[in-house]
Amino acid sequence: MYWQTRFKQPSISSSLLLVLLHLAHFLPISKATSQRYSVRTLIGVDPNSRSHYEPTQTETNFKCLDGSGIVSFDAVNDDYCDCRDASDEPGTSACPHGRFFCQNAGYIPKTIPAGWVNDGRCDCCDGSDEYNTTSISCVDDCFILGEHWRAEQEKFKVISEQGSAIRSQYKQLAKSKRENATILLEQYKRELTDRENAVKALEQDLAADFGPDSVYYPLKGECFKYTDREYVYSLCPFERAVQESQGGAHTELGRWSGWNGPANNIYSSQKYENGLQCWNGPARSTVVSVTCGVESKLVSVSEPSRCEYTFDFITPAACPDTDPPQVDIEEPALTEASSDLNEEENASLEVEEETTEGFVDENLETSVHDGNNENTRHDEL
Ligand code: MAN
Repeated sequence: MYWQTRFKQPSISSSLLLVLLHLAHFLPISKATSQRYSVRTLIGVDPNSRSHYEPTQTETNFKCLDGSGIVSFDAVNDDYCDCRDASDEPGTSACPHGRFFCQNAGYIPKTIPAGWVNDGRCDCCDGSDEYNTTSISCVDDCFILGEHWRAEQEKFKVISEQGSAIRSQYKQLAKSKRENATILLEQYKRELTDRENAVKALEQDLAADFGPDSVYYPLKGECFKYTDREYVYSLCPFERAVQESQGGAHTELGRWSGWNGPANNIYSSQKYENGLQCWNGPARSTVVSVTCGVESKLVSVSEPSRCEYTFDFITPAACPDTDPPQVDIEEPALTEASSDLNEEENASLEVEEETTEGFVDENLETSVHDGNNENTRHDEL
């Protein structure tokens, strides 16, 4: 076998036997088959694998732990590498990949590369790796190291207990923080959606045609009612026209589709289309005639042809524009004397801005005006 020839090392010197005898007192032998075998075979063996290294009445050969071969127990730790996994030489450096187990009684056991065994350096705190070195004498300082280690462990235990108690508090805090975060997240998401919708609505408003000087814009968000013998009609300018029966049935008479007056008076009429499909007929639609009045009011409703409705709506927005044309005048440069006054003006402007914001918000809501009743209601359609 190649690893036998390749890793053949000089045989163990006679002083090894003396060391082995010395080791014997802390490596108890379970079977009385051969003390010489047991002591030597157990050098460098991890206690968890110990049973594999003890000859019994029925088993007098050592089986390589990887199953790569079977050798006599004499061949274990004989400084000659027989097993591919180096398991026959845990206590010598005969195999290049062997591992040596340091007992390190009083401290922490460890394994070191078997190549470090008897190399003249103390690698195990109990000195067991240098059992056959004459050039160096290793001091067993495992107990001192262990003392230090145990003291550290003790300190860590105290810290650990205190820390664990605080950790429990962290856990509780984390739980309630997560709950709060979840609630806030949901709330912010809702607010974000509301804001996004508001942004869209405002963008649409600013891009919409509300007539000259946007004079019809104040009507957006308002609804005007007219009641006849059978129905209550509603006109929500720039949104929809609706018919409600006395029994509460709600029929859509069209959605805002645009201004449709003649070319020379386009803002005199509005069109609402694609309302509820008429039975055996077209989708309901409404034309709103818009004329000048001192108030905004739905004054009459008719259905000249089935499912085609005509609303008469009066509003000051349709009255002639008598304002003098607005001219942008450049502001004069401020003198020091006028700057105090300017601060006051700014202050009053801020107040106005707040009021305007209030107006915009209100304007997003829908107000209802009853054409047959002078009272104005604010409710949802
Ligand atoms: C409902 C109302 C009427 C309409 C008929 C058409 O009764 O909407 O205005 O004329 O349906 O079937």
